[in-house]
Amino acid sequence: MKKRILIALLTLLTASGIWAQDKNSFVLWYNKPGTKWESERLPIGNGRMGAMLMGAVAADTIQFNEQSLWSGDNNWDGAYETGDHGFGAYRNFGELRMQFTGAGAVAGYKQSLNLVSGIYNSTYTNGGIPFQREAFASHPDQVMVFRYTAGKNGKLSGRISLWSAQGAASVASGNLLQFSGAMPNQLRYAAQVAALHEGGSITVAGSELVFTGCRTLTLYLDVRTNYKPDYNAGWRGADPLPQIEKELKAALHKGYASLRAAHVKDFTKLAAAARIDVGTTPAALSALPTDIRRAKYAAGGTDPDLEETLFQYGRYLLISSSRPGGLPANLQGLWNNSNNPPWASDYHNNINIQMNYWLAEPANLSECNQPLIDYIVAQAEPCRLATRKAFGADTRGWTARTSQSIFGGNGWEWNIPASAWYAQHVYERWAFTMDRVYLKNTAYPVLKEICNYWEDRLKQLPDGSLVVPNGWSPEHGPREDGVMHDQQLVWDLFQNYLDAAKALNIDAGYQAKVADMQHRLAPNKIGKWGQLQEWQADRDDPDDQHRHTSHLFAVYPGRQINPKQTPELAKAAIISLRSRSGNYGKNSNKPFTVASTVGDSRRSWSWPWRCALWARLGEGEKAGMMIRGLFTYNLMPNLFTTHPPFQIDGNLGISGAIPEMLLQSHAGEINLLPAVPAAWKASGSFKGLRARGGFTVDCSWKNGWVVQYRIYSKTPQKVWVRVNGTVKEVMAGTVKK
Ligand code: FUC
Repeated sequence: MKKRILIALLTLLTASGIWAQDKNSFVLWYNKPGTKWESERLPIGNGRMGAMLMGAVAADTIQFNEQSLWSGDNNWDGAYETGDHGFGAYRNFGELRMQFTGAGAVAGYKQSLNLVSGIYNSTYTNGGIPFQREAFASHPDQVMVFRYTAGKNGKLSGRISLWSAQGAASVASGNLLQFSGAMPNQLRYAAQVAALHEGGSITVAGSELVFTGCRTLTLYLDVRTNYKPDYNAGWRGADPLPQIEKELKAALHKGYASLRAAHVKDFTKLAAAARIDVGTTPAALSALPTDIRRAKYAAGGTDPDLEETLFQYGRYLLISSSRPGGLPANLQGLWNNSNNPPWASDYHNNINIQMNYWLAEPANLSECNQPLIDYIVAQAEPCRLATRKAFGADTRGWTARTSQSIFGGNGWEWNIPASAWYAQHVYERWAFTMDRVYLKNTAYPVLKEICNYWEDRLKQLPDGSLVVPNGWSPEHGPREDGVMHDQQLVWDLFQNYLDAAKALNIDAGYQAKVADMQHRLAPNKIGKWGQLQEWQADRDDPDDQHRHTSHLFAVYPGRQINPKQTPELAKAAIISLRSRSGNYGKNSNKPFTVASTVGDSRRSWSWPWRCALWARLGEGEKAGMMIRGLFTYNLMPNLFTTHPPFQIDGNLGISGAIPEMLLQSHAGEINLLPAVPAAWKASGSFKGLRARGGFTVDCSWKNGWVVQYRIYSKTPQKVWVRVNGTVKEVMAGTVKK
């Protein structure tokens, strides 16, 4: 009974969403339409498909995607050909093009994206008449909806066309536009849009629809391919068109108001499950459009609400690009307007796809983590084949090359510890959820198989220690044995395996074997300038500002090094991180500032990684500087992060790094406020962050001091908590002051 009340209370707190709806921190808004695709348009998505909206008054384009529209085939040889065949690429699906007639003097333009309801909105007056647009991508009903409303009867007129980026011809009939076709790799695709109007009329003109004198116009769009995430089915499933027709018919039957209500309920449930409050922005500043606030922040201003927006935006983007049943978020989430996008907009496994999912569990979006787990499982079989081909027919287990497609494609260089890094995600899902069925049926077999791979591959040195042979610290330095990134990843894999096996109480013999291998792994080393070595040889350059911080994996996202249990190594990690950020070697006497991180280190994803690293090392001030660095150098007006070009890892990554500043749970305890910068200390709170062990945590503070916290658990259990400098054991579910 008590348990039920606690769960009910939690549900009430997190699902109400009321607190969030009207707060400026949860809205992006602009006083002009978005012209440039990557930096100004606004994304919506339902996990499977999405669109980029510009909100233009006269000639409006809605560019749309579906995450399985890929060229290419299975490729086992590592070639990275990104055209029609070979590795392939993630492709643009098409555009809905709207041409509105009767444009007069436009005034009061505003467009916005609500990060909690998942509704896009724009309003303006044209010739004195108010106009409104709304758009959303519905997960429950699997359609995207775009609604145009005029404040006066008869004022919406214009034409609509549907364009396929793969060359299919569109046809118009009745109130429908559609195209369908097949890619050279025989992937079938189709799109259909139904236009409904109130007042006026819709007629067909060639391949277009013409709407005349309407009061409202509502477009329902569904797009699909026949992709099936199944190697044994040749990655192909049912023809997409019947499914689209079924979904559109159901959506039209349901009607706009019900579709909208179902979407808002579904989206808000996820979006409102966690939030942070790190201060209050003065009203005059928070009243400004998002692009202006970003520019002011980048120029050195403070704007805590905008930092909260960035956190929430990462959550919004994961909800919009990663839902159960679908593919994981790729290099651009799912938003792509090119047939030849940078790096094929693929799945890069030497930081990018992992970073995309750092937020999933800590920021309370566990269900959005499912596509990554499914992807790892679905790609395992083609990866086994590719691995055997490259490493010998009797190789057990699997790993992957750096670039992966959705058809088992493995491109570019082998990233030999890739599967060990994937294994961490597989394990962490269990660590956060404590879902034993998942652990037993899904996670454990993956972990064990990857351990088998390393059991066969590790090389024994004359002193009995074990090294990963022929590795490469991404993407830096020579190929050689015992690269620290690899050593750390294999250590992490073995630890995760051991914890999983212990929890299930199985395979005692194999546990002993893995424990022995872990014990014999050549350890981390501290080099001649006090740094954590990146290689076995002490060759690190203190002035090297390479973007990757691969040898710090053990600090974050790994758990081998931390200031309390391994203080010397943590100190060395701090030196290495300062050096990568231009604050060592010839610059060691200069202050560590946002600007000292230069050149190759200013990347979409390098700031979030370093933010999380500083947080794990207990340095809140520097973690805060990394957020500022991202805002200043690698964030665009629509708050997309840029590598350059646009790469979503930075958006999703920063929303995984920020929780590390507020709550950590990787070292056997829940640590509250482990790395809060001075600017956030005065007063703040978070709600709904998740901790390993199956906990949900709320906390508020004043002057850097925790004044209240609550730890919830589905089943009552004890947990160690570090709060205001003291460690104590508390019962989760009870309210502590
Ligand atoms: C990795 C990184 C690059 C880039 C690419 C997509 O290879 O080293 O910086 O993010 O992925």
